Amino acid sequence: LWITHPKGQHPLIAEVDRDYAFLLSAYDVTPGAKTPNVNTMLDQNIWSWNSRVFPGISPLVARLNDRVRVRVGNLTMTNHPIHIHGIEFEVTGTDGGPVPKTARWPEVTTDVAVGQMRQLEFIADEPGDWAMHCHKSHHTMGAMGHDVPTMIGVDHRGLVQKIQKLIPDYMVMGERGMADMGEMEMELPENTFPMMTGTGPYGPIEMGGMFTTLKVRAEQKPGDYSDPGDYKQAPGTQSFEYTGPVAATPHATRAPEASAQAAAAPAGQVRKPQGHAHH
Ligand SMILES: [Cu+2]
Repeated sequence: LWITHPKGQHPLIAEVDRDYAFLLSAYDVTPGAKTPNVNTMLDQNIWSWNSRVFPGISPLVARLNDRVRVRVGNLTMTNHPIHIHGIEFEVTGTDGGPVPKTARWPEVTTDVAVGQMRQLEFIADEPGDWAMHCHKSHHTMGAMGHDVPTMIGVDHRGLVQKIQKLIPDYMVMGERGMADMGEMEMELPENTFPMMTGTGPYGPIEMGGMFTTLKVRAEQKPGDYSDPGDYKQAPGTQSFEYTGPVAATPHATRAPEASAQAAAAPAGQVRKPQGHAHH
């Protein structure tokens, strides 16, 4: 990554308190293999920032109200919509140079196309631990995140035990969406990392690949890039399960003329498919 600093002041390049830079890269490594498949053009299974994947990517840390610059360069053969929770940023520079102030607008996601650089800037004005990631879901997963059949809605109850009589290590995948995977404790092939993993203060967070956190703290010292740990929310600011009395469910009522029309209309007939003869 090459960064050219201007000589002296530049009207479109602000002084910042924090300056982060990372390159996006992707690899195809068959689980268990020691070498990548270098001829793969699109179907990579490892999506990295500075060649590291979550939870191996350090958090971006800021002191409350710091001005933060993040430079992102894309070396992969696909676009990456980079998304930050909690704050709004502006794209203040591209490969072509600084963006004129009149051409900047607030964003929470910006697409970094193939071979592009984007320079984002924001004021870190919201304390917390904020997810920051590529918005393509499979780019926040490691190997095995691809080529898995959709099993949402399939009732697996009792199935695993039956199959395990034949294949002792059998597991089902993705019954409640891909997040099931993060909670599985599965033996992995050698030289392989989990597809989705990581824990937060409330349990597994089921992420991998191009994901990290932006940690904004009032008490972070200027220039201190060390990880301040999990954010401690102020009492009374966390969501909780409501267990009080529940109001009666309101029932929809039909206007009188609509009811009359419905009564006059011929009743619909539903035919369910019978065999495969006319498919
Ligand atoms: Cu991506």
